[in-house]
Amino acid sequence: MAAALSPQLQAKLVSSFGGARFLPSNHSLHRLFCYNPGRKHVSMQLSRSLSGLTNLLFNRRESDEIPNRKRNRLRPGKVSPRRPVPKHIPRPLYVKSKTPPGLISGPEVHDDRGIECMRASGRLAAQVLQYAGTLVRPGITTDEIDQAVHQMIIDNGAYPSPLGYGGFPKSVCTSVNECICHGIPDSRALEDGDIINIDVTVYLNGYHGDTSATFFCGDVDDEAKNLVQVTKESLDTAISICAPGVEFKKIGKTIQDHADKYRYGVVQQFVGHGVGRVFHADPVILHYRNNDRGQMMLNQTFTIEPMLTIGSINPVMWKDNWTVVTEDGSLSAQFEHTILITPDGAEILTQC
Ligand SMILES: [Co+2]
Repeated sequence: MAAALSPQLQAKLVSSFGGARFLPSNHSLHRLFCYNPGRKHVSMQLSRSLSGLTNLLFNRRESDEIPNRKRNRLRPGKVSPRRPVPKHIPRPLYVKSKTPPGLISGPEVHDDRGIECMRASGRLAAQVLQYAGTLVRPGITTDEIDQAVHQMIIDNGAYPSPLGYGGFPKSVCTSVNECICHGIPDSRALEDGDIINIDVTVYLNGYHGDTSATFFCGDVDDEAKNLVQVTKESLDTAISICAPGVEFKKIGKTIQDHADKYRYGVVQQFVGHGVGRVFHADPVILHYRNNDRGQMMLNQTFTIEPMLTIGSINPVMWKDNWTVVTEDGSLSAQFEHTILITPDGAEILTQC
């Protein structure tokens, strides 16, 4: 599950593009969670004015883009009542708290026991995601996918991390077609030709494992298939450059270099994050070209979760305060892994 990059922090980060000012050495996640759609336009414009060539490319692509008329825009469906979790399953602290999550939290660096716990939660998240993917077919509702995911997670003694996170009402995020991320499972049935990102996070033995993938529903056209393929490649390539001492900004460069080859956009407002005992911890992982500071540490765990778009990278948030779609209705795809920095590279924890 992606963390939201607030306009305030966005502006701070943008100031680093020109090289004239340094970022605070530890700009933590505490401001990431109050996404304010009313101010996004200003921050995105600021960002664009400072990103030169990228700006030109994005604008040209947007004005040239012909709206896809083969499918209808995504609309909200009905959200079913919250599903119960058995009492014996431990909850993350944020579930009972009335205050929104996203307080200051340092990097997740683990000892041997912590690494084993991260492997276990990562493996379970991957198994649940794989199972959820097998359910994708025309006619199934995203609520039915939520039900299946919820059941499998609690059957394994884990808590579905999104449930109750900042008020999120369901156990998984299902983001269809132009939905960039944080789609709420509802009564909408999947249609032939849809793409759907399913984002699973489990809380097992005190540790979160976070992963997502984009699946094809029925017969998907080549344009969508290519976007999904390139998005997956961008994640795989980014993981391949990770190792102790590597700068985090190399992740953004690697992903954006790959997306640029295909003239796809990289969403900036939602970011990867440290993950472990805390769902969304430091550091912020930017998926676009940036000059952010910080290096990967041995035994550190975090997510990389690029969101690539065919058209606009600008997000619009629905009234539910969660669902984020592209402003022009063009397709968006996402993949996510939780990784562990090892002595000679990175281990993908969310695979089975
Ligand atoms: Co995530």
